[in-house]
Amino acid sequence: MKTSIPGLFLDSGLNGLSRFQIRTAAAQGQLFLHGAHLAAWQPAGHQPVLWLSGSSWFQSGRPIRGGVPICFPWFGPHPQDPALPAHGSARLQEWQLQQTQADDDGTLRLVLQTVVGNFQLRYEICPGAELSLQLDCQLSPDATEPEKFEAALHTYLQVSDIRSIWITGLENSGYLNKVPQPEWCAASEQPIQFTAETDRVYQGTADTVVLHDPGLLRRIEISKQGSLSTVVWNPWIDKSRRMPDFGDDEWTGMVCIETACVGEHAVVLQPGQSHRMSALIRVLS
Ligand code: TA6
Repeated sequence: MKTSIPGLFLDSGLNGLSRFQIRTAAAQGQLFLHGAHLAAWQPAGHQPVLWLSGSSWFQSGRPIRGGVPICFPWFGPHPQDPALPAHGSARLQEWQLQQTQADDDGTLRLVLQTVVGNFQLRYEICPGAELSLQLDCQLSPDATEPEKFEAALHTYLQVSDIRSIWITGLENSGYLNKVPQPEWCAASEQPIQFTAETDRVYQGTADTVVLHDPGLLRRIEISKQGSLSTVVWNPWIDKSRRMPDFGDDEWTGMVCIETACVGEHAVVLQPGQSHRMSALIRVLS
């Protein structure tokens, strides 16, 4: 498999982590094999769309803070064993680059794969003028019984100031509000605005979400397939200070809008069965 095609090349890496630079007429970006982690994406003519902490770790065994972490096969803390890594192991293991292709319009098509337990994961990333992410999960045909998983594309988006942006598309969905303590909330019927730590799991929604950012003179649209959960998160001041891989003042410049299958919308597969979850991220003026 060719690892260097027009617009994609392996650089010297970081702390021993293999890193690809993406440089095409359509976009720039960075991809680590560690966690199949897309750490940067900037379409031509726009500001960076993905946010990356200046304090992020880049070490095996630790997650990268920003870009698009892949949460699998559970979301958040492990339901039984707190010693297991939050958001599962997929974002901590080295994936294999299986396929690289450059389309005529400068869009790359990168396919990575890994195995987590009895699941085979295939992740297709197409970083161009738009960003397409597609996660296929297959339960091994050799599995002896159905298995359940949670998954999320935990997308960190760069914003001008969290206090001046708003999010539409989730007004009609109920959500699990996780702060200050877990509480189910009915649909707000209002756009989401941010005035404090916000950690919400919207459930039963396949809707497209739009992040409105007048400070950057743009909107960012996230549409999805195969996902009925959307997570919205900003740590605000105190939680930012408690995270060693998150700058104390970085909370103003980011928001997570996560394409997910979690909680009541976790996925159960029969042996040999597959599930596809995908997101399409577009910058609109
Ligand atoms: O998606 C929101 C969330 O579950 C928050 O509760 C917060 O923990 C965030 O993920 C980051 O998790 P991480 O394990 O990457 O620090």
